[in-house]
Amino acid sequence: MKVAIVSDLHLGYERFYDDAYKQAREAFEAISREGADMVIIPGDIFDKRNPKPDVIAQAINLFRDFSRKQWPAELDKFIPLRNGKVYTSIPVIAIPGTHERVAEGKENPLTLLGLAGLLIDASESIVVIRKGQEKVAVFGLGGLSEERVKSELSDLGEKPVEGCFNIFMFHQSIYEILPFSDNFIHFEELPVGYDLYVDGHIHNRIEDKVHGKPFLIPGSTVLTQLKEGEQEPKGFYIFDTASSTWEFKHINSRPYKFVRIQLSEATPNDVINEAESAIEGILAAASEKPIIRLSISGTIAKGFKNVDLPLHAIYTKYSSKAILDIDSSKVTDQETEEGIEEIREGKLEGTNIKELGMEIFSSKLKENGFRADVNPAELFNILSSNKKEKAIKLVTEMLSELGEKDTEGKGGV
Ligand SMILES: [Mn+2]
Repeated sequence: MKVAIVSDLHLGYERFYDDAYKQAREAFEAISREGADMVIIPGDIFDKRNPKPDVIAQAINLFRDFSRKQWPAELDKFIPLRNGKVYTSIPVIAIPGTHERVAEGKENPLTLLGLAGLLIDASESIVVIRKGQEKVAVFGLGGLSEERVKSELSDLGEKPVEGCFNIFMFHQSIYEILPFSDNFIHFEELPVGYDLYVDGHIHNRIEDKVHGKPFLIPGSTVLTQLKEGEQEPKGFYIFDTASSTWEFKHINSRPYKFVRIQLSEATPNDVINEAESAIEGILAAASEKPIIRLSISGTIAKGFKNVDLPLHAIYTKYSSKAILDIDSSKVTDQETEEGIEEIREGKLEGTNIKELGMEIFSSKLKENGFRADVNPAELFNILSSNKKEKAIKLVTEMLSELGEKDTEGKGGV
């Protein structure tokens, strides 16, 4: 069977609201043209768990057209592992992503589309689709907090279905792709026995292998994060289960360019020139109004501060020709740098920070009536040094000394 894989439509995403709908529609029309037998959507159809009626209307318009189409394949069997229910036999299968996640037992917007019979909500269920003698089984795991993935999978006890091409569909971070947290599931921890692994959540396209089988992330159909890796055109996969081969199909998506500008002792004029030449170059090649992100870093000339960068003038000049996003947070100016350096060296209005600390420390000791047989300056030095054992020994001694005083005061109880 030809399985279309499209993800992260983010309908209702405010920044690129029209693009989200338009590009989702492009994808759906292209999927129909490609003659797909079935469609799977691994999460984030909606950008928010509580979309406005206008956004729900967009989704209904998209999926109603899809649901009335004559599909070559249809539902054969629905196996809920929790409380899943099915209200249609059309082979359009989705799970909620992290953006649609709601408290357990509550309805999310994706569930609504399932209840309306516009798609099959495959959350914690196995959906078997049949076309003639061919069968494809899709297990769906709705997006959930990363630390719960492993226990949820072992609770559900999902298994591939015999005699089917088995797809494992989920919506999570993967440690090998985003190595930021030990909570993220590793490739090797995903259940074995599936013929294809499909993930949503990550907005750029990724192709890898899990247990020797293909692992695909189609990425989002609309730009959201403005990361450098999102410059490729958006699209969806058509996966052929007979040959286990796939193709990525582009959709007409708004062009996006990420440009790094490195400054060195630049004046505000230099910044304008650099930015404008980068923008003009992109505009010359763009067929429609592009999204351009300028990531500016480096240093600006003495006498100017970061706030003097003429960003507003650049935004205004190109407002009708491009959607600009200028990040100048990595630009440093000499004055600010010198300020930070002074603090580092401990020069604060002529006072050395260490001395200042020592003064506060000594006066607090005096205030609290500390009379141990040790010089406050020596104590401060030991406590702020790396001599851990010496510090522990000293503090223990002093505490016992204080304890004795305390006991005396309370009458020896
Ligand atoms: Mn997403």
